[in-house]
Amino acid sequence: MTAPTQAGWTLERVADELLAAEAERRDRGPITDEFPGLDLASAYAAQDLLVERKLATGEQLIGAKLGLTSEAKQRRMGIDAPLTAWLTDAMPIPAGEPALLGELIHPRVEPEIVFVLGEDLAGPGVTAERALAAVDRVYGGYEIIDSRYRDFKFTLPDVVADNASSARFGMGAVELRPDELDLAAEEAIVEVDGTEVDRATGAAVQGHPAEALALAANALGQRGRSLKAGWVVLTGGMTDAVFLHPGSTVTVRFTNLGTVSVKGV
Ligand code: 0L1
Ligand code: MG
Repeated sequence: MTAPTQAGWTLERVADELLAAEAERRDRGPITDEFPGLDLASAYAAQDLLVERKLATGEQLIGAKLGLTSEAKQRRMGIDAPLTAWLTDAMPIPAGEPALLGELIHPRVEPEIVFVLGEDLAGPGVTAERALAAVDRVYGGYEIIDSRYRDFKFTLPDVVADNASSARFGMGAVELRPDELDLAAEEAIVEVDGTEVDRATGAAVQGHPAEALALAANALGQRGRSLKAGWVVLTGGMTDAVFLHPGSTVTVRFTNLGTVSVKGV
């Protein structure tokens, strides 16, 4: 167990407070306002605890995600470092199914290039080339992020502890091998109710989504963790995220990876 820290804060309490906010669909202020001792290393330990608690309720670990990999996202958040987090089987939305807004706080949608791994990938020392060789299939997808912090206002340790705002994600029906497309040039056009609101290419994700995958493998390797064959990896939002309002549909049109849509109901 983690030793008690500032004003009764422990890493267990950080995980429990964020899980309660998620379960009760309520936002809260940044934990670092109350617990300035929450640094990046302890935030990742809290993130691991939070996910262990989800797994203890029967959820399965199915992959990992990167967050804040694009300049657009980093600029909006005022944070200049990417981060990693975990995906569980409670998060995927099957194709054509809506997002149930009653289960979420203030969801936002962002386009993602999604990998499914054919082999384990363990850092350190993973290059983008090695990372891409471990990818079995590529999909166009979206992520619904839903920070447990009010107005998406947080520091890097806050958002790391919050499993990088993870909530839901979806993948399109088109699947390609990584050598069947140019991932840096692959474009995603984001529409809300048929009107384009943003667009970006895969180059927005750390220069190339494979660089993001290598970054994840190396960052997890530093923490003694690795990516597993069969896992899904969300490589990071290509554009900034747009709010998903009741009755509204967000559609992402990829150049080669098809079209994915999600409606908020
Ligand atoms: O997937 C993401 O880029 C989310 C990272 C966390 C920051 C946010 O909530 O926008
Ligand atoms: Mg994302």
